[in-house]
Amino acid sequence: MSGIDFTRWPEDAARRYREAGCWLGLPMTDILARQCRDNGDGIAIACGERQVTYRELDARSTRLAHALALRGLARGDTALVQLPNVAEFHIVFFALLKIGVAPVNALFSHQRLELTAYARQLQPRLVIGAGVHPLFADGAFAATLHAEVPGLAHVLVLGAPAGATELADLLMEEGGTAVLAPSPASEVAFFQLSGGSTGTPKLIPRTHDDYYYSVRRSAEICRLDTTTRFLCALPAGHNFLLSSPGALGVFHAGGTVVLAPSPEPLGCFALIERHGVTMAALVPSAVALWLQAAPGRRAQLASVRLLQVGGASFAEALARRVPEELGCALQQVFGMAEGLVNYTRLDDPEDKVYTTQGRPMSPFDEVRVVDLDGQDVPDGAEGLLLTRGPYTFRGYYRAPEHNAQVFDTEGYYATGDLVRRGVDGYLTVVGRVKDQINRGGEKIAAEEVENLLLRHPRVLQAALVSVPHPLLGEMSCACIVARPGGGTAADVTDALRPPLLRKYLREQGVAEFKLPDRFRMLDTLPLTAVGKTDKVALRAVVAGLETNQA
Ligand code: J2J
Repeated sequence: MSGIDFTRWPEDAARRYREAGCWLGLPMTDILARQCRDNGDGIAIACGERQVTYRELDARSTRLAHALALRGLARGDTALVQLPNVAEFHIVFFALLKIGVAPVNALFSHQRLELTAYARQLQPRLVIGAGVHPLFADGAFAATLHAEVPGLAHVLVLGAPAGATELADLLMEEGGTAVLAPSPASEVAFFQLSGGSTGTPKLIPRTHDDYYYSVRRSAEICRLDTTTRFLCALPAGHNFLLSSPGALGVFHAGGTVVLAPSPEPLGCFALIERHGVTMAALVPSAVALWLQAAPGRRAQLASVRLLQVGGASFAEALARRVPEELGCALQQVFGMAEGLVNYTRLDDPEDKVYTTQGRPMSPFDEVRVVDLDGQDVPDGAEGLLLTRGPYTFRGYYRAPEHNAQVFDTEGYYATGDLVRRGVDGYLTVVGRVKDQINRGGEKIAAEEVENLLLRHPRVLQAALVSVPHPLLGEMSCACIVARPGGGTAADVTDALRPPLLRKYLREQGVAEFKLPDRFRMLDTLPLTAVGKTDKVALRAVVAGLETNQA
């Protein structure tokens, strides 16, 4: 057994998923083993000037797996990984799977606070970072991690500074002979990151069985094959880019993943032209930038057949422009790292593709749309989205209290999304009830930022809310009530100037995308009947202030 504890599916559900062929009892390393056998010379990854064949991806991940096994890493261990969009991301991912070490892939934008929070929860034996990230540019952060995580045995850095262990050296190491064994398919393969709505970021255990199913089903729906050339221009570890169908879907089908450092259009267009990219996955804000950049550059995009858009609400007006202005079909994807993924299908009528976020990928996905009392609402009416199914998790890692809040007794997970479901089962996302800001697809848990602001000596109360943004969809606004005393009112205001607050938050080590875009000083925060901050009212107050300013 892997030894990583997680909430399992009830036995009857597990049996059903096995009997239906959703869960194959195979580890995800099977993806690579099959390609290696059938398609060894196929290009798995294009990364800058490098091309990695399936055989090389397999060989390199095996070599690294051996090197790690030699250093004592073993099944049941966990790892914290933070790499940019480079081939090593996928090499490391498979290497860890091959020895049953379950990684969490932090976003490259994450900083000290996020990585430390993940490390505290996971207690990893291994940390892998990149020297191009400020946290791993010297040994200071690694030293603090060692202090936080007593069992941390190895920190490996790609492009290591002097004194640190170079990941590339282990990738070259020859001579491992041990038999490699992934964790059993029904056990935790790795952890996904939750977008979060609470003070501490949560981890989502994903098993081989459940994740491999979501990958196969996604690849089928998106009709991937060996001719697929997929542009990965969002963080490679994000659920969308890993599994919907993402890189794993592409590997499963024997196609090529073309890695891009960011969705910035000109760089992406050049990669598309150079590699004959057939498919890309973007968040809506990136599509807007592509639409702006496309006039006069359409020829560069000629090979693209499908653009997937997901992660945040995609305005219908923008969606309608995609085929005409980018010259490819559109697929809307509404997914979550916790599980459930919805797709519009490639043969859906146009209106459905423009106006809905698709329907669940699996016939075994169970979806309920309910009112605040938990009663099912009729089709077409707005309600809270609950779901359970063969690839939707049953509990955050070591978070029993939070789990008690978001799962009902039947194992349905409350997604926090507000949707409408049509008679045909297609979902339209209309809002959310979770306390989260979706900043162009990047999720910010309001409570996490509020807690940081509350540590500031001059802050009495803090609340983070969303405000509309023309490109990002939403941006964040921190509403602050100052702590009186300690100087004149002018002193207090001076200490709480936005640049100073941002500097303060940066010093706390939080990711840049979580820094509030706006700050508003208020005398009081509106409260609900039970005395909590009334965010609906607060959003209205902030919107009023925005309008007054405009
Ligand atoms: C509106 N809101 C959306 C959409 C996600 C595929 C695609 C996206 C994600 C993802 C993913 C949305 N329209 N099309 O994991 O596999 C919001 C919802 C949802 C939350 C999940 C995948 N697509 N959202 O975005 O875990 O609020 O996953 O609950 O990052 O993003 O965020 P995340």
